[in-house]
Amino acid sequence: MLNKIYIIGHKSPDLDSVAAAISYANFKNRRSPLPRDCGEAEMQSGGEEYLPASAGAMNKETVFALEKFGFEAPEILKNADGKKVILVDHNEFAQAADGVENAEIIEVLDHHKVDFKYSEPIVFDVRPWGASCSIIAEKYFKNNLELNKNLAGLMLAAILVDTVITKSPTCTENDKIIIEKLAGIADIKHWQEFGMEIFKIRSSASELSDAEIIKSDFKDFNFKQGKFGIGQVETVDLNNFADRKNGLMDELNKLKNSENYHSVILFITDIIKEGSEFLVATNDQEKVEQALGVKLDNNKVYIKGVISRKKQVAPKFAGVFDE
Ligand SMILES: [Mn+2]
Repeated sequence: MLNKIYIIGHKSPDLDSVAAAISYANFKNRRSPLPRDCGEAEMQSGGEEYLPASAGAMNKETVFALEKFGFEAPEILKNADGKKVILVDHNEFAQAADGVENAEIIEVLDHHKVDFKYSEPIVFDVRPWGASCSIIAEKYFKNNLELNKNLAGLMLAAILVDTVITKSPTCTENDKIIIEKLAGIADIKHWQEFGMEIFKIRSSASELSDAEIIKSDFKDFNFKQGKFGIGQVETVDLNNFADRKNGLMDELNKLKNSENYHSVILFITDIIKEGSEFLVATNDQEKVEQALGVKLDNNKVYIKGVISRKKQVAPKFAGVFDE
């Protein structure tokens, strides 16, 4: 009997969490071959089969990248209850698939702040790098495991999104080296242009509803003073969103009230200008202004130089609301 182990990213899956599940499952299966590739003894003792999974539907650039590089969308695991899982690209239960409290967690591989508690010692690999796929790529290189062109392309796409084509303050020297290496293997010479191509798909919001825009890259944070939801959307031109802000504000308020959030924030990042427009639905405007360090004008404000939720936005809110 094969032991099924699901490798799964966070809710509202982004490209990095999906590509990490696929590439890490490939890595783990090749590092610990299935029993059919082994001798009699292993046959009887069973073996592990690592399966990529996702905690929700794919977003647009994920669909694009999977298609471009010839991968199927991973199975959506609606409930992790009773399953063996490896968490990739997240470690906070607030962001994990439903039922994770009752899952057997085998391992965590991530690049976000640590908010994790578990009753067993497990492999826990969290590095302050720009993407989960960078950590996984490094494992391939270190183990001299061959990476094929398509998997390298998929991982490259994920790293380019997570690091905003290396512009994000979360992007490290390691990520830059890995981007160059993966681009070489994937035979994508102009990776900056490839990155822009993905961001154009990611930010082509015209056919999405306001709720879909907010939820396309959205994370919950359980702070001491309440539940926060922070969504991010990138664009190559903020003007694309000019006539949608009122609709988005209404939707943020609706979401805040219906799901009992303290605050729901959407920030629209202009990756060319390298700044973000914040739209805020909150029970405490004054404290949000304190967190952001600026005054809101009609629940909105543009902040130059802020493009990373992980490094620049979530910590500001945690500093005020998780006290
Ligand atoms: Mn990531």
